[in-house]
Amino acid sequence: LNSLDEDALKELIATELEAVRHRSLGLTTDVLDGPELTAQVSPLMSPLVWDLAHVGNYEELWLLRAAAGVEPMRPEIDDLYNAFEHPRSERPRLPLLPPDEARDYIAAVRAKVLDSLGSVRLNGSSPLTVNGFVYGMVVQHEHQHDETMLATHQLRKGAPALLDPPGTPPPVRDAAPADEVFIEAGPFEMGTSDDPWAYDNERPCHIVDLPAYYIDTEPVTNAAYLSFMEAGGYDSPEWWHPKGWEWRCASGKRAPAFWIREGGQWLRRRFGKVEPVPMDEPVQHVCWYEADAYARWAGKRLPTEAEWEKAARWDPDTGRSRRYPWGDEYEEGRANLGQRMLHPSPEGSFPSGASAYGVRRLIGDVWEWTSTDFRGYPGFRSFPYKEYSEVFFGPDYKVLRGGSWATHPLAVRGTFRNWDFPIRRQIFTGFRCARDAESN
Ligand code: AVJ
Ligand code: FE
Repeated sequence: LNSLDEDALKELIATELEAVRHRSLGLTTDVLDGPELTAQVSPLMSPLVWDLAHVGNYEELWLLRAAAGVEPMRPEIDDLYNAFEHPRSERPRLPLLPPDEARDYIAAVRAKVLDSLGSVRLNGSSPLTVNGFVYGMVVQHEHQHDETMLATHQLRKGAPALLDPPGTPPPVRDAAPADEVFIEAGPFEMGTSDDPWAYDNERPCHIVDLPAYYIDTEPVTNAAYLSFMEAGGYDSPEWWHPKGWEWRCASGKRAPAFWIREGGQWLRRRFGKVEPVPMDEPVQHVCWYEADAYARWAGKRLPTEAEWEKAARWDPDTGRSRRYPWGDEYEEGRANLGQRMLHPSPEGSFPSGASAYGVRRLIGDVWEWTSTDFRGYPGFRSFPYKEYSEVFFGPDYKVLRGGSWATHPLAVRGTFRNWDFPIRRQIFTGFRCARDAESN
């Protein structure tokens, strides 16, 4: 992106805006009827029609009003689509734009954005538009909502919507068994100061010095997680964080979300279909407390966020951090991203996505819980607004890394930070384990 000239960057922005909209419509008005778009399937989620109009309203605020100085189109609806005004559980009762109007509104915003793009300067000195930053922010925002909308689809009880996967990559698998690798003590570069579309919470690049540790080469599989269950993991408070045990008792949960016990077998519901749990795929839909309990049972612990990032990005031979585990450029076929497979890949897949240390599937497949609370890096400065990251800093949220099979390649990289409450399970989340080196 740094190296693109103004016209090439504008062309890329127009292409990516178009691509993400295709996905958003493919998750909403193209595949579901009005009542399904306005229904709320869970108090944790917005009605799909809220997400749809919200991405358009966000685009109007940032790309029309802020970047291009265009007059507001529908200022009276701003409040409805401001995520801070109305919690998700209340959104179905708001006077939302009906599906047809929402689709027309976001299309009208988009037409004006493409019109105004010609007169906005992307290689000037405005930090909002330099290298197309605010356009990248809006594209990533819509991709993030597309992943959220897919989680809403997963929670729906009815017939699955047609998801139109763009294609399934060939299943390349490597026979090398899952293991752990040793990461030597020493400093590495965490975060970024020069990635043009990175969020404020990924900045700035800073040096972090870590003691030696071991980290798993693969995410924890369904088979491994089932061993924890069969060993009485859900009935043994000694493995659980005190708040985790409280959650376990209050919720009555005894298996990952969407697992069903039937005829002595574990099945899972995926987009309305029930199928046997695929034992060699990473476990997903577990909360932080379940991941934390599993790790303790296994004699390990969750990695810190810094341990995750060093294993993913640091190249000890060159003494610098990479943008992705495999290098600085995104390459198709090195990770399970982009809602192509519609599920995580089995263990051993994507060996070409390994990091310098030989750690695999850090990017894609499942978001990975880390032990770290979401906070700003040293030197953090909120940009361009506090409500993206800063208002969530503190002990309430845990950091998730690496993206899932449902994450678009533009919305994840080695520095990307996601966060959620430690009880959340509807997101496409699993984990891997680590341990101190001296504990052997
Ligand atoms: C970064 C995924 C936690 O969905 O709450 C969407 C992304 N921010 N709209 C969220 C986001 C504003 C955010 N997460
Ligand atoms: Fe949003």
